[in-house]
Amino acid sequence: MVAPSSEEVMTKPKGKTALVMVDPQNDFCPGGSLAVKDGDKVMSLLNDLKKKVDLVVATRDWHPKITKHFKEFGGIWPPHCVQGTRGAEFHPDLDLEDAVIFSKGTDPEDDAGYSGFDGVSALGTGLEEYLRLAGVDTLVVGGLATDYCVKETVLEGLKRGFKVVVAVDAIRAVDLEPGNGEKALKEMVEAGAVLI
Ligand code: VGL
Ligand code: ZN
Repeated sequence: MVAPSSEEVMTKPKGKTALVMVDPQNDFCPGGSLAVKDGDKVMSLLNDLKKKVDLVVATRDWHPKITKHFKEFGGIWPPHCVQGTRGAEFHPDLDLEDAVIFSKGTDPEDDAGYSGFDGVSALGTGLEEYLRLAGVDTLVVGGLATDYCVKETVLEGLKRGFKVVVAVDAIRAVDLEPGNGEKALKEMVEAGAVLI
């Protein structure tokens, strides 16, 4: 790699930092259909993190009623985060002010959409496109769940060249098998994520 010239170093604007709040939705919290233990506890931490970043995005799992993501139609999950239901709403403790929302998991034919980078805004903008246009180069990631959507969002962010910081206190795991959350965290670190 060629070293940047001093002029480039002096004038290159420093990238912005975005908080990515992954799927902080009712169905992933106690009482929800795919409840994550203490999932609701991440909300106040996410609210605090908002104050430390330049911009905020939230992703949401946003499934149709019939999708290959759900057990009944060939997937592994109970129905959750079905579009328009209370379970799909963001948790009431979450402060969504100024957050741009990206919806994912909307394709009935596809058991995908674990990564927030599959998310699309109401205007049809993809998450990466939005972040790039906003001049973001660093992501702070928190939310639910550590071993699925948080992990995929972190790995995908690193792959796409963002610096990625995981807010470890602001994530919780599904832990279908005990230890999955820890394993996921290790994978994220090995891929280059930084923990705070
Ligand atoms: C998620 C399982 C199924 C998540 C979404 O948001 O982590 N997990 N769908
Ligand atoms: Zn889902």
